[in-house]
Amino acid sequence: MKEKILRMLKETEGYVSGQEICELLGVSRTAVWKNINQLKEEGYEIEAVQNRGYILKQTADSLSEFEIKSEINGCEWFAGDIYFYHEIGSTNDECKKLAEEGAKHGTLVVAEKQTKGKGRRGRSWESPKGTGIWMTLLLRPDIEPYNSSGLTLVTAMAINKAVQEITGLDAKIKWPNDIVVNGKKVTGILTEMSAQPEMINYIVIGIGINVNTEEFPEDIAKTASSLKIESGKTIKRSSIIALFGKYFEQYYAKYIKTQDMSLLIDEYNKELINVDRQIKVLAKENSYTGIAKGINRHGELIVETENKELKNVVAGEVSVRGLYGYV
Ligand code: BT5
Repeated sequence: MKEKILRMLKETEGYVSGQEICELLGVSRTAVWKNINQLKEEGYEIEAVQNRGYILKQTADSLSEFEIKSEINGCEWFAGDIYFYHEIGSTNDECKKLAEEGAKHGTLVVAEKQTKGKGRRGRSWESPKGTGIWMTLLLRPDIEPYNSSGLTLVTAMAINKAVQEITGLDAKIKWPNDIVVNGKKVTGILTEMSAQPEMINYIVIGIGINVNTEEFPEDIAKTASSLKIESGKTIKRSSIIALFGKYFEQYYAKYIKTQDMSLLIDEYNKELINVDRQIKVLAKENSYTGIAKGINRHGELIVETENKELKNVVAGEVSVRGLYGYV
């Protein structure tokens, strides 16, 4: 009921009378009053004026299962189940555990703080309390395991679009797993899979978005930023999660149709910061520089080397000259 009352308050510009809430939800005045008080305790500033009703003054950037649910609109399966934690080691690890126990496609694990946030290849991810989105989405796609690598790219597209729309910032995708704003990393994605040779058991997509972070530890201060630092505004995390979910479902449906990026390639390349820029590919044996041309339908980055040879980069590190201040 709390969720429904919150939704009514959010959707109404002026006051909502207690009577209206009672009638619509079929509950007593006392029940409404109790729920309003609970909302206030969670940080929502709700004003009650005699003979007029209730008004939501300011929506707090509080995260909870029901705050996320109250923002989600028009999603079919995204966040069908939400597991919310105030503190956890890593949402990816927790999501894998839930997947092993049978959690369903679309399950979302969200934490206010991670104590062992993970990046790729054993690196760590700074996940301080209350300022970012640290979440993992569970997928059970019925596709061949080797066709799954593009899902990281699909995720980047959905985050990029949600961030652009909500903040107005010129966010861009850095292949394969970063979102950057003004040359700094605001998001990282970590995809992990459990599969058999012919079949995917599950995929977890971990997403870290620096939303209202105001400062970073010294070692990443030059390369990392947040949506608040770049836009000057406090951004509501639940809105980003909800809009991400909406776009993710749309892009995911297109991806699953062809099991590759065919239907998304043009839009992806428009949002890719690497295009026509000099990049360095840090491969295991040898590193080389070249000009990035965009992705192919498998999600590989096409790179034109100095002797005009075209190479498809599958995985590995790619740094863009000038970005993050290195190469
Ligand atoms: C990534 O790795 O960018 C993937 C990050 C995924 C984090 C999410 S949060 C929810 C879920 N649960 C997890 O445990 N993880 C996922 P990579 O490309 O390897 O980048 C890691 C590097 O980025 C680090 O070595 C730092 O240099 C830098 N870094 C660490 N924390 C950062 C932050 N909050 N913002 C920007 N850069 C950061």
